[in-house]
Amino acid sequence: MDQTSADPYEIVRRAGAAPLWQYYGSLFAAQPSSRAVPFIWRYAELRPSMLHFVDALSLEEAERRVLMLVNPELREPPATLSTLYAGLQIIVPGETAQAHRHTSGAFRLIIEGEGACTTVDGERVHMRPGDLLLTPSWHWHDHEDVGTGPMIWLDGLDYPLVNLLEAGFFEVFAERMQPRTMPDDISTRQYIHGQLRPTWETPRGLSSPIGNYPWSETEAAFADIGDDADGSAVDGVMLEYTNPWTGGPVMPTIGCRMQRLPPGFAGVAHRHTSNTIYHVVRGEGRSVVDDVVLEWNEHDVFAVPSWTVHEHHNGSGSEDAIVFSYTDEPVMRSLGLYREQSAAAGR
Ligand code: 1HN
Repeated sequence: MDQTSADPYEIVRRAGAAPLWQYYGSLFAAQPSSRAVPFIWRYAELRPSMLHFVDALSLEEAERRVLMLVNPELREPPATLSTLYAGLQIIVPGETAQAHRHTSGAFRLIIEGEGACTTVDGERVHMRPGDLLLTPSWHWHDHEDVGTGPMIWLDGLDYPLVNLLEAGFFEVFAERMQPRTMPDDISTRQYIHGQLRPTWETPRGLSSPIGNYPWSETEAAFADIGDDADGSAVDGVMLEYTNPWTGGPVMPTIGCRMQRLPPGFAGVAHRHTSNTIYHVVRGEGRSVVDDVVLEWNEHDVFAVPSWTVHEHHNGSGSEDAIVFSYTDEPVMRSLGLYREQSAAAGR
């Protein structure tokens, strides 16, 4: 081919190269702009479908009976935000869900029901509404409902991030259920009195050793604090679930929090380079995310993408709003990429 008459850009392209000067604006934007959009998934709308699939689909067929909460801008592969996933899972009495493990870290925030449990690396952990259960990276886990009614929970995973990093592994256990090798709920009982740490235990991996952070403790913490703390102007009275070995987040990729917005709370707006998914445990209110108003009710889930300006309001003048959230902030902080800005500081 006569190279002298050909388009130099075409020659460069065919050789597998690209001129950087054509890409500065898109590769090095002045500030982040998430592909994901602010969005809300309404529990009242999804719950009937959850119940429908209990009859329509067995757990042998489904492995997990889960409705994924898909961001309109992240449909293929489906994700809730660019680094985080949320889904609603249902299991009914007599059902079991196959044991497996993956390098993605996961947790469950229990929404309703009683009598189900999950076994995580040999420890059976019981579920009650409001409990936070951890399934850290590469831990075997299966589920079982030995109660009298359906159990529904929110699943949170970091698989969008892990897949982006091309570090995803998945394995199915040789049998449907793994053997139980430890006393039930032992990790919760060992670590629940947080100021007293078991001296015979040593850290295993980067995640918290606690299988279940029970709602009874979270509720007691809010009650003990009462109205005697101002909390934060942005987030109200917000508590972070911690890894007892580090005092830091429960998993290296996901931090989990519960916040109480007192009656009439009107939060100050801010933004940060971390993605956050919220789940309304109790109450009603609204969050404004880059001028999108998300009106939320009990058990709704909503997504706040990185660097969007957001503020939270309790819609009730007499009742608390209790809101759970999870975030990739630990990832951003550990990579030196965490930035936060008060909206008052300008856009
Ligand atoms: C998973 O393993 C579970 O174990 C739930 O219950 C949801 C979503 C994506 C990938 C794996 C579970 C999941 C998941």
